[in-house]
Amino acid sequence: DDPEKLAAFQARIDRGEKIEPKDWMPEGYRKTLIRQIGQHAHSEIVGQLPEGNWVTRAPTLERKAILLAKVQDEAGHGLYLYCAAETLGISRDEMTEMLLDGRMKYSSIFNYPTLTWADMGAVGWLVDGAAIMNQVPLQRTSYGPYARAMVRICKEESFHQRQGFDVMMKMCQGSEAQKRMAQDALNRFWFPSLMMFGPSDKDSKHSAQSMKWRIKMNTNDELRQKFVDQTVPQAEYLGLTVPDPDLTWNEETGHYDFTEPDWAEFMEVLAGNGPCNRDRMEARNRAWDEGAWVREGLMAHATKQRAVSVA
Ligand code: FAQ
Repeated sequence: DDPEKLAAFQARIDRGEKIEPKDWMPEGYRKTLIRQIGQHAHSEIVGQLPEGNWVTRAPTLERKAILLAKVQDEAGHGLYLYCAAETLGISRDEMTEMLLDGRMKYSSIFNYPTLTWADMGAVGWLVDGAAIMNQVPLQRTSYGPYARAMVRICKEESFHQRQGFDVMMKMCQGSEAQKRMAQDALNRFWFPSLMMFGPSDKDSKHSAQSMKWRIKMNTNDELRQKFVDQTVPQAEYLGLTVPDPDLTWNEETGHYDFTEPDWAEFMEVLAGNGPCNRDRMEARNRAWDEGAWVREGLMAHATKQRAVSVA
C-alpha cells in the first residue's frame, strides 16, 4: 500500500472518523475485518446449537418461548454480521464455505456441551455476559457497518444476559438439587467463558495492529479482567462459588486476581479437538447440504424474475 494513503487512512482513524464500505482502506484492514466479523457471524450461527438443544426440553412454556426468542435473535445477529462483512467484498456463501472447510473459526465456547437446564442459565449469564463485555466497546469500532450492527446486537444481548441470570436465580432459590445443578453449570462454564476473550495479550498476534486501526478497542486481557470483576459479585449474589480457589480481591489494583484458563485446552479446542467440535461442524454441514435445494430454488426464481423484467 502507498505510504501516503496509509498515513491519511491512519489519520482518519485517529480523528475517530468512521470508515465506510466505499472508502479506500489498506488490504490488511479489510482482511482483519472480514476475519473478525466473519468469525463473529459464524459464532452466532453455531451458537444456536447448544441452546437449540434445550428448546424442546425447557421446563415451562414460558421458558420455552423465551429461549426460542433468544435463539432466533442469534440467527438475526448472524445475518446482520454477514451483511456487514459483505460490504467488504466477500459473499455470505464464501464465508460459509470457509467455515465448513475449516479456513474460518467460530468462538471456542460453542464447542462445550449443554448438559442440563442450568446450562441455559450459565450460557445466558456468562457467555452472553462475556459477549457483551467484548461487544459494547465495538459499538465505537472504526468500521461503520460493524459499529452500527453492534448497537442493536448489544441491546438484544443485554436481554439475553438478564434472562440467563434469571434462570440462575430461579435455580439458586430452588431445591438443593437445583442449586447443585446451578453450581455444576458454573463450574463447567467459568473457564471456557474466560477463554472467549482470546489468548493472553502476550500471545495475541492481532491485538496491536487491530487496536491501532480501532478494529478492537481493548486488549483481550483488559476485557477478561473486566468480566471477572463484574461477574464475581453476581456469583456471590447467587450464593454460588466461582471454581477458582485462587480468586482474591486485590485492594492495591482494585481488581480480582484470578487463575488463567488452561491455554493448552484452548489451543486443542481451536485445533478442532474440543468436546463438541465434530458435532457442531457436522450439524452446520448438514444444514448447508440440506438447504441446497432452497438456495437453488431462490436463484432460479430470481433469474426468472429478471428475465420477466427485461422482457
Ligand atoms: N475462539 O490475535 P488474537 C457470541 C483466535 S459472542 C476461537 O487475540 P483477535 C454471542 C483468533 O481468531 C462470541 N478462536 O485474535 C452468543 C486468532 O486466530 P486466526 C463471538 C479464537 O481476533 C452468545 C487467534 O486465536 N464474538 O457469539 C478465540 O485479535 C450466546 C489469535 O487470537 C466475537 O467474535 C476464541 N475464543 O481477538 C451467541 C467478537 N480467541 O483468526 C450465541 C468479535 C481468539 O488468526 C449464544 N471478535 N481466537 O486464525 C473479537 O473481538 C476478537 O476476534 C477476539 C480474538 C477477541 C475473539
